[in-house]
Amino acid sequence: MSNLHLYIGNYNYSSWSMRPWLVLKKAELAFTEEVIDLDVPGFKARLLELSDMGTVPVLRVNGDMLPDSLAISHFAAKAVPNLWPKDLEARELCQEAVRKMHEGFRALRREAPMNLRRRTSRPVPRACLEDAAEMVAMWDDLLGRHNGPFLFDDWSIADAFYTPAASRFASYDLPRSARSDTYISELMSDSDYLEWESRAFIETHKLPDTDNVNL
Ligand SMILES: N[C@@H](CCC(=O)N[C@@H](CS)C(=O)NCC(=O)O)C(=O)O
Repeated sequence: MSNLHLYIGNYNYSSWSMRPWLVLKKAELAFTEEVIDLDVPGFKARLLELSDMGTVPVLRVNGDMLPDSLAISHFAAKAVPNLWPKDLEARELCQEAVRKMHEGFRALRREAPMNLRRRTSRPVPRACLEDAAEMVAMWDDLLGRHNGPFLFDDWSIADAFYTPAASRFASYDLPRSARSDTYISELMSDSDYLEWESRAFIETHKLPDTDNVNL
């Protein structure tokens, strides 16, 4: 049994950290965790001590460091294969949806940064709305092909990757279809998500640039 220790950023802000944290929870792999405050003096040097990527999340597996949310998710799925759909075609679609989140939707990520404590209706730039619309169309398509409540029926790594995005729809009041709204509610009422969110609500470290973008 591997000894697993997950280094993460702040609960309120670190979307990349939330993803593998949810995956490890759903995999029921025991792990300890350690928060590294983002954007404080010396934080980058601390991250570079952990891995050459200089980012969180990083999973320490026994003595080895494994950076990157997707790499950590693949690691978990090696131990617990049903984190991906069983059906081959569904698995490929699921991995493509995960890849899209890992590499794309950049305007949404930039203009509507994850901030679980935040609720605002301030207007967001058009590129951000276009990303949101593309995400909703993808969710609607996948939810329409399956029986829900998750993108591929049972919970999968894709749902971990889209949970931080779901929180952005709630934080920034982004437009969505009724079907996607139900999906967002499902992700945001998940017990593991709620455990993470409860820590965000009591966390004292604040990033004013993310908190104070207008109202
Ligand atoms: N591709 C990486 C991205 C990780 C990432 O950008 N993490 C942010 C925190 S949410 C970070 O460490 N930012 C610090 C920095 O870039 O200096 C992954 O999937 O893990």
